Amino acid sequence: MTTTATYPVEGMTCEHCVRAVTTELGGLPGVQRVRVDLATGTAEVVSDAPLPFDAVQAAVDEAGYEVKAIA
Ligand code: 9UX
Repeated sequence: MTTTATYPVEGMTCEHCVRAVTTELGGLPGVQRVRVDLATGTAEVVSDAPLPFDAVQAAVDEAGYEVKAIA
C-alpha cells in the first residue's frame, strides 16, 4: 500500500533546482519515489504512508524552495 501526493513547489527554475528538491524529498522516511516537474512546479511523492506535511515543507525548504499547500 502506497500513498501518492503532489505538492506545489515555488521557486524552481532549472534542472538543478529539480535535482535538489528530488534529493531532499527522497531522503524523507518512507519515500519510495519522487518525480519533480519543472514545467508545472510540482513534486509528486510516492511513500509507504502519508507524509507529515511539515516534514515535506522542511525538506523542500532545506533544498531552498517553498511548498505552499497541497495541490
Ligand atoms: Mo538553477 Mo535553481 O542555476 O535555484 S539551481 S535556478
